[in-house]
Amino acid sequence: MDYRRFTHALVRTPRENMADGLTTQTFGALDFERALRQHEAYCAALRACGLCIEALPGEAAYPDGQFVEDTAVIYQDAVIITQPGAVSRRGETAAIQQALSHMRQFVMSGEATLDGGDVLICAERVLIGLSGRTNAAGARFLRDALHEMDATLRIDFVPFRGVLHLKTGVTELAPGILLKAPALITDYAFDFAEVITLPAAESYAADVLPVNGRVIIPAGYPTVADHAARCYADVIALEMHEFAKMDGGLTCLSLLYTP
Ligand code: CIR
Repeated sequence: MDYRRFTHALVRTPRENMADGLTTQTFGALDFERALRQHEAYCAALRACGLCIEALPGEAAYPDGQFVEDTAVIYQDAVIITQPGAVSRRGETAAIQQALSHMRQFVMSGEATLDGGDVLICAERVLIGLSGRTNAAGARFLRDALHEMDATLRIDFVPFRGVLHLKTGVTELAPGILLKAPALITDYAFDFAEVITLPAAESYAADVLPVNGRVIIPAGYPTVADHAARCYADVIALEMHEFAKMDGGLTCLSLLYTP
């Protein structure tokens, strides 16, 4: 199974109170109408990549709910339902668990916490970031679930700081090529891949979304656009400003799967 090929994407429409979500940014007031348009463009880009979109409605109780990536990790035909690190986000998982009930499920509980944004599935291994949101028990739960599916899978834990989630700071542009933001601080070597460290001004664009032979990148980051064009004939650039105001990147807004 190709780890970057999918038929479906699960997304969640933002709610009017999206600005009440968690954020560390101070980019100014959120423009909700613009956020909705950016979300629609995101869904259109996923459709252009051949994906069928399943859009769940947002819930007012969960202003971060559109960042569905944090609520689950999908691997082959299974889904690990997480326990998000932020208490305010815990209830987001119920609707996701229901929407993915056709898949084999592992459900995290107890002391374990993990945000899907801390999980980077690469061609060669899986990295689980240990962050303010993902603790060691959460990482172990995910590792054990993945090993139940594939005992040979290499899984490394990556303690880091400087960015919210591991994928805020590093993603895999193409097999064996990582884009890394200079703000990501870790002792982990990433020596299994070519690492492209971005200029600080392009840190936000370290979070890119390759899918079905194309790549989606945030618009306005020339270095990332150049690297993407080197790897892909088809590059889709999207305006992401309103989500960036809430610490959200491209990968956060969808869960990709094949039912
Ligand atoms: C949060 O702080 O949880 C949300 N405002 C942003 C989550 C972004 N998710 C991600 O990077 N995977």
